[in-house]
Amino acid sequence: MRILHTSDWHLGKRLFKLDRSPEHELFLAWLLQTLKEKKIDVLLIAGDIFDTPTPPHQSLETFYNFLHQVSVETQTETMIIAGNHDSGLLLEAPSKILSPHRVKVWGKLSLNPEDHWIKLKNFELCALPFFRSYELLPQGDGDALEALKKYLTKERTLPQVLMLHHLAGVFEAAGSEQVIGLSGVDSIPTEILKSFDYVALGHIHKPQKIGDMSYYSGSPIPLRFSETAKKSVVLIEEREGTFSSEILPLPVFRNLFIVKTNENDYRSDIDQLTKTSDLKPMVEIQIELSSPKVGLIDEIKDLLDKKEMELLSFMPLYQDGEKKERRSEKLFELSPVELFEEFFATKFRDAEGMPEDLKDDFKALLDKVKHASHSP
Ligand SMILES: [Mn+2]
Repeated sequence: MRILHTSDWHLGKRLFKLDRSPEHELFLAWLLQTLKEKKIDVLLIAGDIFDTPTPPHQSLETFYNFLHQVSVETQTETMIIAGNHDSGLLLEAPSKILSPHRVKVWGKLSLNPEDHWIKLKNFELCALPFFRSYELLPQGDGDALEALKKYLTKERTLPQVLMLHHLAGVFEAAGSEQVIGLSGVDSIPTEILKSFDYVALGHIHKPQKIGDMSYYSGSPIPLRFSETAKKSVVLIEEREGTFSSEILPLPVFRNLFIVKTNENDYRSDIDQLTKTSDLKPMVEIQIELSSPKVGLIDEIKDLLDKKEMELLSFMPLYQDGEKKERRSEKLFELSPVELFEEFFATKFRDAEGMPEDLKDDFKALLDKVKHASHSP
């Protein structure tokens, strides 16, 4: 029995002016082919199907055409949970018409944990869409982790697989994820996931293993220039009750190149880029300059054009001000107080750090927000 785990498609996503749908179409063609070739019994899509709660019509069409193709061209059962970018209600709306096509969707957390369990082939799947703490604790208080355990625990008669769109274990973010958390819990401890034979996680865009049999499959395409890690899906094979996993690397559908350069080296740095994708590579140039240079952008566009590439983002870094590494890539790792300090520093460039009383006020405010009751 074989399971394929993917997540974070973000259909409808744009990068600056670039429409990502050609990449998504190529990914879905690859995925359909893989379902056939590898004779996949169950496809798990662990949330963030769409980039926004109100996806463009074209993205909806792409998604439903794909589900239709899987239904008529394979034997695969498709299990889907909503992520924090999705509208759970939008995903669930066509449930009845999807069900004869072997497609099941969990868009919203049900008050009844049993609604999240389904028997498939010879294992049981627990599928939990992205939820907020107040959905887990409808009374408004209590221990979020204890409440979560009620959903995760079921008498074991078959192997058990979990699909979740949340933060779990210790992970490395790609930077394009939105910050989510459980009240009072930054990340679900891997301890409480240990009873599962496989844990299919969504939300983090960089593919990675966070426990023995717990994986973030990652997004199939890089959502930003800074996401340079190779993309993949996870193939899980069950033989006589024993699960094993294998990473299936994805083709690069479109190169996204970052060139960090300066006035002396940009020509040779651009020359070193090598196109490996069918779709036209897109380039971000981060260039250190002593002063603005007339005609530079046009020259860079020409250089890229000769290599069948396109300039999508141009970031001049003037040596006095912005020379240090872009902090935005690290925003995800900063605490709220550090973020506030960062904001203060950009707002008041001449100030010598943030006044202590302002910092104290911010901390007090933060505390208040953190301990506010979660009445919906
Ligand atoms: Mn995502």
